[in-house]
Amino acid sequence: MAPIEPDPALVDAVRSAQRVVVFSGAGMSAESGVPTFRDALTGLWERFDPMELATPEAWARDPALVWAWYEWRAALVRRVRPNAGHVALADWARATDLTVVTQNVDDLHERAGSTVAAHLHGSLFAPRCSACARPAELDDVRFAGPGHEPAERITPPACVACGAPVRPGTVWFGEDLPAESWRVAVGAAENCDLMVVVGTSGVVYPAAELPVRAVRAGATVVEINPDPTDLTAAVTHSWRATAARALPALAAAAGSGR
Ligand code: BV8
Ligand code: ZN
Repeated sequence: MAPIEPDPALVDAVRSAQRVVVFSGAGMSAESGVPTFRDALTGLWERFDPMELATPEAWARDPALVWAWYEWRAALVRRVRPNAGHVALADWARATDLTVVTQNVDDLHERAGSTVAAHLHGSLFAPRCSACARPAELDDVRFAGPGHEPAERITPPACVACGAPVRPGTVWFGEDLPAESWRVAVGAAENCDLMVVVGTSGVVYPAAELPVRAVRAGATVVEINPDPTDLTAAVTHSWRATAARALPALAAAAGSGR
């Protein structure tokens, strides 16, 4: 596919940016084959609603179901690869002060070479004890290979320190965001001169406040999304494009493309 060109005004903003923040959502990983949060879930999970499963109530009611869902998602992420958008951000960060703040719970930014300053909603790969919060050292071998039969229920492992069930390391609806991650994200949003918002529907709070905080602080904010979103009215530029096509073009415009 022919490369796509950013709008000249956007090229100027990218060229002159000294401090860039990238704020990513599930659409960032879509072209890697990870279903977005609001995509219909597939196969075994299609009759479940993520908004329902990603809650403390679902965990209290049926930990084995919730644990199996996260194991399925973690195994899926282990089987896919970062896309050209993830790689472009890692390239861009080599030439510019660029901070990645993500709502995503996958590790594709890291696997492409980015340092993630804040995982606002936690990570699939940081399970911890539901009682004493001790990080669980689960080996990845549990994400068995292609033959891994997705199971609808898997009893969560027990914490080696206190025996309580290990829980997923993600932030559920109704739970506070990790304080340090939120502090870092707000600081970055309020001190950047360019924010690139990529692959988020902008419906989950408080994360969705970040682009508005950047606009208020005087930054140029560009949204990259094939569809308009709740953030479109608030941003400086809204580019109807996908992450894997638009980010390499922005990184190239910043003069650091491969
Ligand atoms: C909080 C981890 C304080 C889990 C996630 C009632 C009670 C309690 C709280 C609330 C309440 N009512 C409202 C709230 C606040 C609530 C909230 O915002 N609810 C929304 C739904 C209204 N927020 C919270 O609860 C937060 N905590 O407020 O704490 C508090 C405490 C106690 C009581 C009250 C308040 C915690 C929110 C964190 C939830 N956890 N994830 C897990 O993953 O299992 S959020 C979840 O949604 C994902 O992490 C995801 O990142 C996030 C946002 O979704 P998106 O990333 O935007 O993904 P989505 O699918 O929506 O959109 C994808 C976009 O990509 C689309 O626009 C699409 O067009 C685009 N796209 C598609 N393909 C591409 C693409 N773009 C580019 N390229 C492509 N190829
Ligand atoms: Zn414990």
